[in-house]
Amino acid sequence: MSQPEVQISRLRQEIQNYDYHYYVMDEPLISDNAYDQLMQELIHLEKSYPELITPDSPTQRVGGKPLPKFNSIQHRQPLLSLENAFNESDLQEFHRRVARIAASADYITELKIDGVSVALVYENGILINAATRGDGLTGEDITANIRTIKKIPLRLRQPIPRLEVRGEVYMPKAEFVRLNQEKEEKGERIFANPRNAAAGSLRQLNAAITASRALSAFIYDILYIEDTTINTQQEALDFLREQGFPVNREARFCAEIDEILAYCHEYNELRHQLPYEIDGVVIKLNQFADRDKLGFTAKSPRWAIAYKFPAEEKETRLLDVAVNVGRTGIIAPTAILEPVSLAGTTVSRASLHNFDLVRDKDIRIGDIVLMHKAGDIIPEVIKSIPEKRTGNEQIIAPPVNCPSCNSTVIRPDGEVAYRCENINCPARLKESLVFFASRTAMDIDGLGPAIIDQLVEKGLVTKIEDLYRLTVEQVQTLERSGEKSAANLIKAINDSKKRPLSRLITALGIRHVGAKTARILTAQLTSIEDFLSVQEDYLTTIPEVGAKMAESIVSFFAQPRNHETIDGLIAAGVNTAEERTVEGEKPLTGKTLVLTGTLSTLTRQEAGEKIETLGGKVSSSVSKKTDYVVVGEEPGSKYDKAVELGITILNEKEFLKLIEGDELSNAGTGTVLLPVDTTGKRTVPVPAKGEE
Ligand code: 0OX
Repeated sequence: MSQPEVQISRLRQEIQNYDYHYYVMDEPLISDNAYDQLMQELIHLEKSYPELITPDSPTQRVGGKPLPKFNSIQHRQPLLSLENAFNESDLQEFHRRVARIAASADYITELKIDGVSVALVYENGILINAATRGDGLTGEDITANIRTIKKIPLRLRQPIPRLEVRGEVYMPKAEFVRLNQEKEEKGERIFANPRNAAAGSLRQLNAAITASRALSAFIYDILYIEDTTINTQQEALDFLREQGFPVNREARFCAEIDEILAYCHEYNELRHQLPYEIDGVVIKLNQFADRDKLGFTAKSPRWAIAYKFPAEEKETRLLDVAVNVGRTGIIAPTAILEPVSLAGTTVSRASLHNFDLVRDKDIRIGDIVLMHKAGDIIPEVIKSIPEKRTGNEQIIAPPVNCPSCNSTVIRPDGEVAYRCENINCPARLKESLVFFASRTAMDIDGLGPAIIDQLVEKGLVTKIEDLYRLTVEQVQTLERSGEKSAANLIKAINDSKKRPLSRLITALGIRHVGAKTARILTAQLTSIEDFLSVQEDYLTTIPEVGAKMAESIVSFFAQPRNHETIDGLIAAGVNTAEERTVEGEKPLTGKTLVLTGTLSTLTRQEAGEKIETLGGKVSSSVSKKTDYVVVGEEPGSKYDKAVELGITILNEKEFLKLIEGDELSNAGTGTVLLPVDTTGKRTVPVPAKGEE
């Protein structure tokens, strides 16, 4: 193999190993930053040697061109469906049937993930095909979409000649909430539940859309394997995990029917605490030899059954509908309900999302409505119950005027939302201020909705920048605000002036720009002036910034009203520049370090984070460009390579001195070869005063 081939192959192996520990074992070995750097290194190398790109490379997760349509794929093995059980007696009955035939009626119980069933095919350890279940015999080819799911390995840990597996692709509850929030902000139709959201995200002809949704997966079945004997479901799950598949950790061995019933009860309670939605439990006979004896009915195996949790739906009365104006002007109806206990909490409000939905569901004030929780989290009105009407119910119509500022409400083409377009609307201002002061944004302690309401209503704040002109005397005039609390609030507002630029960018509430994106942006655009002049072309060169985000940023900074806000904030003394790392200011700026072996006082992750905090970069491989190789217990071949290339080698003690800010010349007894700087002199980095 050529040098780049070796380097690329090593990097891929290393990334694959980190992925395995992160996604399968739930034990990250390195920091996100260190991982990103490895990925960037690989992307960079593959750019220089495109002929070396292979489909199993971790860089190849975002597909190419959108497809014209999905092809069908015939499954080699049919993907069976499950018979359902709805109560204990159905389960008892299932067990009796099994026990009559099986030699050992013991089971594996698994959570029934509420997602989309898929089949994956690997050849020589490489993912070659992925299909939806379809009708069980033929599905749709969704290979490009499946490749974007980071939890699904593109390459197995062993080059198994042929392996076909089955699993469930799902959308985590949190992602479902995020996605629907995003859709609502854009005035788009929302998904009814995480399963629909997962299905909708998988069935995208443009895999880039799938990639933008954080889908996940659990694999639970081997459909086909060559030359490997697997005798039980337990062995199958262990084997799948060893090969790098995400396998759910809640599966349990149950030898008795009582244990099965207990498992079902337990997870019916626990399900609200899981980060993904489940709709029941799958009970599977453990021994494959016994499965063969039981066989199948026309559609489903006789050796497995799905216990479906009772639906969590409750009736209550719709007392009123509040009409809320959001930060972006969207006017949304909220149901005010007679409190009802549902899926673990008491529910008294629920978003009705938009007025089309209210009309389509014929929901009226005073109605008895059926409630559930979408994605197990979001309280939602399923339907009204017209049979229970008294005749006094009131039809809910979309507002013609904004309930806050009275300006005419518009409904943009293609949107389901009604909007108030008045940027000075007090309701919009209040929401913007709440967001501006929130913890992830400017983090102004004590500035919550109650105070903001009063500030806006009294006319003390008419635009965001007014916050910084408030006085203690003014705040003191507010209800429940004494001299001390007023002084504290003014201090908190003043303190917020010093926040880093990334927080200010978050606080401005630019569409598609959350806290993480703001940090990515301010690593490149280090002053507000940079933002005011930035072009879309430049923004899209930043990893993680897509076309939509770029457009939204440029359009935000093009609006005169936003210029006024920024000018006002600058005039008030709010920090508008990211602290720049001056070259050489931090002790490890510009330095590349490689870690090998085990350190006794720090994990790899901690060591990596320290290096990055001090401005350095962690690399996975030793080259002439490496400045230091840090050697722990039982170092690998990186140590030999460092010696061969004459790179500075640090033992743990020396490394600690370096990161703790002592000069290396005071380091311990190990041999220290000093790195050569550009002038040819051997030097050591001297930490700046006051640095960590
Ligand atoms: C799930 C799930 C679905 C394989 C043998 C019969 C049905 N939704 O989580 N299906 C199966 O098993 C298949 N197991 C599961 N855990």
